[in-house]
Amino acid sequence: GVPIDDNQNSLKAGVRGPTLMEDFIFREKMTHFDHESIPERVVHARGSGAHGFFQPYESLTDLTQAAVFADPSVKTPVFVRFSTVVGSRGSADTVRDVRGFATKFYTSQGVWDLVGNNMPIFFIQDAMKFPDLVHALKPQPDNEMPQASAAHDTFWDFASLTPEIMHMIMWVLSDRALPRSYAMMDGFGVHTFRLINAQGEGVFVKFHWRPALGTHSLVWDETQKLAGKDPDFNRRDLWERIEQGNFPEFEMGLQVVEEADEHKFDFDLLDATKIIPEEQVPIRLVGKMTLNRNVDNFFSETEQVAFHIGHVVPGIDFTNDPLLQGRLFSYLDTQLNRFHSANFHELPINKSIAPVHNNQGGGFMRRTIGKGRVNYEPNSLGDGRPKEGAGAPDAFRSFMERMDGHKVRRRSETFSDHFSQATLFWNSMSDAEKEHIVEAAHFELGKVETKAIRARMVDLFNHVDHELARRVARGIGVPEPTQPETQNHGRSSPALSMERTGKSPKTRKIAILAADGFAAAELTSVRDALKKQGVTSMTVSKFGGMITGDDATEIEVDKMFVTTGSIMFDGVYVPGGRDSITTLQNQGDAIHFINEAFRHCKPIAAASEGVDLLASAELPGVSLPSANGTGKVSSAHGVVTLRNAGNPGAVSSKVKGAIGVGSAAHMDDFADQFTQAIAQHRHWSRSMKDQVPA
Ligand code: HDE
Repeated sequence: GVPIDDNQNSLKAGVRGPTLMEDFIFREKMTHFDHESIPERVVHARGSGAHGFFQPYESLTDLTQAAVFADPSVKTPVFVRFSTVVGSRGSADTVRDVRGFATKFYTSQGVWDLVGNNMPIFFIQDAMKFPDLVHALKPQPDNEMPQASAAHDTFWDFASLTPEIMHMIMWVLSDRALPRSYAMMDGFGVHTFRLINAQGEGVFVKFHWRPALGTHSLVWDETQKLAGKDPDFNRRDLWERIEQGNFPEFEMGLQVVEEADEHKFDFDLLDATKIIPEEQVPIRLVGKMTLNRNVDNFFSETEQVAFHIGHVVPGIDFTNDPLLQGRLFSYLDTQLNRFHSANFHELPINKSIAPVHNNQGGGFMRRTIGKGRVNYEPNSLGDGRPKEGAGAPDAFRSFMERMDGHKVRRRSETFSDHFSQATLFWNSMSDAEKEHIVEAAHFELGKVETKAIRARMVDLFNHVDHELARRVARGIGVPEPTQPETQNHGRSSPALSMERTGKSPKTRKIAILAADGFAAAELTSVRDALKKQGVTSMTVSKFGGMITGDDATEIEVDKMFVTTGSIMFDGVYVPGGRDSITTLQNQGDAIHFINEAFRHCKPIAAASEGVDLLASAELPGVSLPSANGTGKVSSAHGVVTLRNAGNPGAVSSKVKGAIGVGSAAHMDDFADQFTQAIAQHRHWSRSMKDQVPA
């Protein structure tokens, strides 16, 4: 069309006069603006989305009719929305919370929504309790506090009176609730679902997503600081990964249980507070999802995407899990509230790519232009169309499950063990993971003012493990229980520990601390070596602009201390250069950077005079090589040092490793050991880390 002449000034009666009612341009602009929001999601309000595709490794037609699993040459487009649960749309990413992991598959049979979380179980067993759970968890109704946090009396009041919550409490207190990246967390369908093949045979199934980079977390102190320095930490990370071509990848895993084996477990498959331990039913990896495209418009895609657990395709079906059954109602209902229209499925992000045939029409914002006079069934005027499957093998039909029972408002007896798997989880943790759970409980319950609630929680922990209950009690002023409530069964599921996850340096971010006079060769050689391993690095200094190296090389500062912090990196490297190090030694920010990275157990490397900066940081329990030490690499507990790195570019003609003479080989070794330390992610073995004031 044609432009309007002026979009800066409203239409007035004289330049100093009142705005005219006639100004339809102003009114249209303002009206649209006034209506530019829709109700935020009642839970999972804060989310981040991305497009991608799913591809199966092999045909699974023996198990399911779902086309998405039929042909390894077919890529099915997907849209994934990651989210936190409790906080509002504008809340911080790094809060302690479950993360939503919802996937929309645009399959040739229609849309399939797998609406999962990054934890394999849930807080409650029956959907009837969901409004209570969420009311208790969300900010209190009187003062709307606290935002995005479970750490208040109402949540723990509810928890302390709801023993079925204890398994989930263990997961939520664990590091799983603090993901380092959406690309480094698991996903789970949570409920037991059903797969049905073309012969109508069903199996039970649990869905898993496994991140290619392994499952990794932040530490609590870091999450708290990030919430201030970069509340978009996880969202930004996801966005940047995709922009940089580091596409997040997740393998899909299935745990399949034959119909005949439904009752062979010591828990009920229909109970969403239970996992099937991997050691009991191994996970079969069946395909891979790659997220390779950011959204063009956050509102139209990430905000308007509408998931519904009832969006399934032929070959995928439900079970009688009472939580799943309740969700089947809630998701459709909630979308009607968000969109005020039954036509939300016509929005571009929600639309099926497979043709849709039904007799629907009308409603707010109807987009489809229906044709003809027939919108009812049965009909003869429209040749009976749209037609049902009526026995066609590819039609959707529910699994023919035999049902027989009394109409009751009761929980099955098989749902009554609330502690065994909480104990299993505790037993499976490493020492560091256990410590983090205890510290998390101290924070959460420390925020609870009502003493009786703290005491009730200690009692519930005592049903999980006696030692756990005592350690929790000790931190929150509750008398330690003297007797175990139940004997720990001693079983564990090693797969539950994140220590055992895949570890790789790929996509890790390292800060290089430098100022004028930095040892240029030491900086660039390590930076280049890291890059080859898929590690990115950024130069951090007090001021932005250029800094000059010892050989007059100029490099650009990527981040200033004031705009960043060690919390935004996975590790830190300090190259030498006398002037650079003297400057940094006199900057509290630089010392703090090292201290904090050390306390958060991140890898730290220093070359030549860079070691002096570590010395100034007075890291407890770390012995550093002296100034005239040999040019040999030392590496312990993730602190990697090399004195007298020399000029790695010029291989010395003198004896390698001699005092004061570096060599390319040592520099390579240094970069290599640092890369290994980065791949380890965190170095929990720093026993005196808590003495560092950071
Ligand atoms: Fe949800 N959940 N939920 N939930 N859920 C919603 O739907 C609900 C549950 C999950 O990125 C709502 O569109 C009930 C389990 C994710 O848009 C709502 C119950 C799991 C998302 C709703 C549960 C989830 C939601 C709010 C217990 C993991 C975000 C806005 C019976 C398997 C999806 C919306 C997105 C969102 C209801 C329990 C995952 C109100 C009633 C278990 C990832 O419909």
